[in-house]
Amino acid sequence: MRYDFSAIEDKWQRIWNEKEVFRTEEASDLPKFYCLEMFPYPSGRIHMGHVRNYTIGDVLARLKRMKGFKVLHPMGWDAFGLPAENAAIKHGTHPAKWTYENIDYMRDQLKKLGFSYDWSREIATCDSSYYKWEQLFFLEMLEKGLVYRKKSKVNWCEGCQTVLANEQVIDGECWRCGKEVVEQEREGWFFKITQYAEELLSCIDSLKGWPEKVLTMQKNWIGKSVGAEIEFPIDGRDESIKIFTTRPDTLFGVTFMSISPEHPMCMSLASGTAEEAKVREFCERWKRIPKRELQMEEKEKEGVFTGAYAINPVTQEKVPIFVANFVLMDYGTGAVMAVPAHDQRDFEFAKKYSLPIKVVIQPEGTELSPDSMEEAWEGPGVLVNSGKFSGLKSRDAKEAIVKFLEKEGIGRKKVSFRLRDWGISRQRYWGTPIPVIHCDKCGIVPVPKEDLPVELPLHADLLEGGRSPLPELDEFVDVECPQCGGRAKRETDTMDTFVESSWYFLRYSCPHEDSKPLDSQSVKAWLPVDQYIGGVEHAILHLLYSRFFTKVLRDLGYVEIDEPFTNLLTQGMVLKDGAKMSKSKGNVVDPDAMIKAYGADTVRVFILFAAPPERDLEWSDTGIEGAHRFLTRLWRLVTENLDDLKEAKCDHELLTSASEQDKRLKALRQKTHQTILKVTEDCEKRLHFNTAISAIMELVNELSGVLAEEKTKTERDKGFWAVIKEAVNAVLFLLSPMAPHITDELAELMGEEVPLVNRKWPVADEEVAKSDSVQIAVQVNGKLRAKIEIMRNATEDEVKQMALGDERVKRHTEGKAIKKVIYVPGRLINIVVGG
Ligand code: ANZ
Ligand code: ZN
Repeated sequence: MRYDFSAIEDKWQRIWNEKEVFRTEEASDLPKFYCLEMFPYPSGRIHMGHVRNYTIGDVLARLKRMKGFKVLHPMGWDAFGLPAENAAIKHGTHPAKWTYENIDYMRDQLKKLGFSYDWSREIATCDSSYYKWEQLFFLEMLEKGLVYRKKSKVNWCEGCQTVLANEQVIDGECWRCGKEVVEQEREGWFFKITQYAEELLSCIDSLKGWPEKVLTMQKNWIGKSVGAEIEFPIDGRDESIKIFTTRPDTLFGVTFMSISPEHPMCMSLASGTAEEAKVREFCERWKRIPKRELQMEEKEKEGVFTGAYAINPVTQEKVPIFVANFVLMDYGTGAVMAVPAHDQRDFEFAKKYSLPIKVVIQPEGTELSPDSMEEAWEGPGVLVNSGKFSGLKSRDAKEAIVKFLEKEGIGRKKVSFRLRDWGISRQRYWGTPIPVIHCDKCGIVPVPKEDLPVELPLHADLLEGGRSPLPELDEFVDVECPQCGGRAKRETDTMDTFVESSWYFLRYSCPHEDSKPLDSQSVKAWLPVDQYIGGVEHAILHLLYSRFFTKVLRDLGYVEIDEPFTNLLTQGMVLKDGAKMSKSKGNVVDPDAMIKAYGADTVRVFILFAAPPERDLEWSDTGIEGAHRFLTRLWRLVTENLDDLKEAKCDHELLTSASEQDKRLKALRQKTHQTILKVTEDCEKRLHFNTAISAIMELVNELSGVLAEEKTKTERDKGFWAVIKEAVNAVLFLLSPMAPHITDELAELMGEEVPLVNRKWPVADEEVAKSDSVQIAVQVNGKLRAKIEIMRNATEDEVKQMALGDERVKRHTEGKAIKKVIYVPGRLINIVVGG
């Protein structure tokens, strides 16, 4: 019988589909397992990164079903976004058409891979049945003050007439049309994610099943700093400048101040001084530099004196105020008290402009002096030159000084976050319309909830250059004000597509609910996601936004959970020739072609076998051939012995007596049960499918070895075939999550009940798995000298003889008197010698 993988795969995909094998079991009271992979953008075709992501999830979903869980394993489409618009313009089609065609094509591709999705729960975020609820959330957030509108600086491309994300600005130019990108003030909508900053941070400690590096990235992104706000009066004026510092302990070491070129006081400070023109010139020039460049640490520090002075509120010293290019307006207060002795940026600035340096923190062990310092001392120490605070440790001084400032009313404890509110406005067509109306009389008026959805008009013609057609579409824009009935205009911005992906995992629990966004029973039954799997490129934005949305929806009463994803696996990239597979590099391996040439099972096994999931995986032609050879070998092994296998019974007595009579059979049984233990552990606990597969391969090797031995028909008795069948069954069951088609086919041929995904995962007999021999350590006078294999049931005397007879041990005992031998059964033996 030939391994006709394409016929086999077609057949099983059809059967699973007809029998609705993967339909989510809602009602049963089995424990639940929600397995989710990040849904794809319907770009046109599945790529190997998808295949890897979804194969990992599929193995886990299938395994959990076999382990007795009811499993939710859904799939859908992150279907709004810019590429659809660009492709539509390029090919003269409509984004909706392009998107839905891609979805149809890619769904087929996924089906060809045999993934165990419950397709009845499929979601496409560009369906109004989905985004309608997003619009409702927007309105409810608006009511709660979690959405607001403000002017902010954006990257504006004249060519494309839209705001660009930072990632779309390349060297100051538009990634698409190449025109210069300018900073522009624009009104837009924001989600108040900062209101949840503290909780988003503190809950990180509860995310025990997330990779450490993702947690660190999120922590840094949220960027909490505990410090103080301090007012510095301006010399000769009735005004003061407020600064934020994390080092109030260095207050006595301030020798100048730096404010951002965007600080509203720049010009008023300079006005009337000799520096006015220079300051104006500096601030103007600064405005033209793209922001991203400024945030780079290595950027040369630069500034100008404003002509004005501030007064240190504790020393009454007069210090010059500078405008400096490294002070950001949107962090803290946009103004900094500069302490060059203890802050590296201030140090460099002071050196460049010959400003004084004053040491106020002495580290233990060395004596800092301003003249000999080559860099700032940013570490802890004891306060010096700090009035009544001198002598305190810096840590204690922080508190003492803040207390003092609070008492004097010139400063207070303050927490700052780096996290900014989430700007969700896009001047794009292919997105969720923001459901508000602008009325000259009433201002911003929410669309009444009963009028939702605000449907995206599908008949709009796309405009050259990607400009949104919505503002010019009168039947969309011109509306009656819901409040006063007068003429009003509909909002034409659409939402960032990250909004859709921030709650799709909740909707999967009740995708057909059409009276409300979420059914609380379903959400309760399935959430949180037990295992989420996706690319590490989403470590910050998508995963942070999803956490934020979960908390918002909790506070709106839709869900009861605090966090959406209990366990997170970030899978590595798929590389070819050492580089990430990408169209631009021309190193793409097309999954379709691979499935055609080798079958889906081979592709799945290769991808799982080539690397542990969190590591990068190097595509290799020999690797995929190896995986194919393995499956072909398994195919032959079973089909060539089919009659005997079918007939054999894995009767307990038979198995035991057969392995008692034949050493080789005993070893095979042991291997079988060891493999069950190992594969279960590797797959379920560690998700290390590569080592699981190699254990299965070893078992197949062992099996082939036993079958290759020449034996007479009578030697191959019932007992023999029982042991063989036990091993073959283990292979099929253990391999079925990874290679579901071939294993169902072979199991069916053997007369097993199929599909295997509906069968119980094998349980190892630990007694059988136990090895007869153990390794123990041999010490001489407490020092490890050798490790020896002994039979588990060896007597103390036998062990002693073996240990003393070992060459490596003899070297240390020869010619010496053996005083004592201490034996810890199964662990170690210590030989005490003297003389
Ligand atoms: C005085 C000082 C002395 C500082 C010292 C540091 C060391 P993190 O930890 O990132 O929160 N800073 C405050 N606002 C700033 C802004 N808008 N742009 C640039 N820098 C700003 O950093 C807080 C520290 O960064 C603050 O503490 C302030 O410098 C500076 F020995 O104040 B420090
Ligand atoms: Zn009105």
